Amino acid sequence: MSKTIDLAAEPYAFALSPEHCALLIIDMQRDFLEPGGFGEMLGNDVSQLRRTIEPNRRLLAAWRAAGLTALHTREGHRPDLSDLPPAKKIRGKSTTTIGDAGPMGRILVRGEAGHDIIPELYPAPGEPVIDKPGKGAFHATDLHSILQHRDVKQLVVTGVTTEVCVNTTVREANDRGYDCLVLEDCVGSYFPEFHAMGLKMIKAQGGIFGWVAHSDALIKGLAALK
Ligand code: TIU
Repeated sequence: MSKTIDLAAEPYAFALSPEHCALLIIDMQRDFLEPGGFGEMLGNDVSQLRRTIEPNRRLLAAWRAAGLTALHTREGHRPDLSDLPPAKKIRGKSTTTIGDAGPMGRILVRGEAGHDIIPELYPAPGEPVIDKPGKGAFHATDLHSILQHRDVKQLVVTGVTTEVCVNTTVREANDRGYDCLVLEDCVGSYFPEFHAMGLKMIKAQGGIFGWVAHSDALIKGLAALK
C-alpha cells in the first residue's frame, strides 16, 4: 500500500501516507468524559467532550477496517503516586485531588475505573495503550520508540482536550519530526473558545504545528483506498 491520500485540510491539503501514519486517540477516559466523573466534579460541562465520541467511533471503525495502526493514551499515575509531581498534586487547591478517592475510584490512578477509556472507544487487542503521567503523550513514555519501530512519520490526532493534552502532544510530536493532522470534530474542550483557539494555533503560520481537517474527509479518503 504506497498510495497517498490527499485530504482537504487547513492551511493546505494533507498528503496522508497510510503505511507511515498512525491514529493517536488522546485520553478518551471515563473521568474526563462521563457524567459523574472527575471532570464534571470540577464543574466542567462534559457534553462539550461527549460530542466527540460518535465522530471518533466512526473514524476508529473506518481506520481499523483499513488495517491501519491505532494507539490510545491515558493520563494517569502509578498507584503509589511516585510519578506524580508534587506541583501537579496540589495545583488548583481543590480538597479532592489526583490519587484521592473520586466518583469512579482513585482519581487519575492506573487500574481505577475512571482512569480507563470509555467503552465506545475501547482499545482493540493489539492496539498500544500509552499510559502517560503528563499532558503530552511523549513525556516519560515509550510512544516515540513504538512509532519509530513501526516507521510512523505522520499522526492523525484526536481526543481531549483540544488545548491541553491534544495541543501539548501535537507540539511534542512536531518537535520530533512528525506531521500531525488534527480532526476538528474529533477533539473537544470543556471551553469552546479554547477549542477554537487551540485549533487556530495549530494551523496558523503555514501550519506551524500541523494541519486541521474534518473526519468526513479522512473517512472518505480511507474508503477510496479499498
Ligand atoms: N487530557 C487532558 O487534556 N487532560 C486535562 O487535564 N485536560 C484538561 O482540560 N483539564
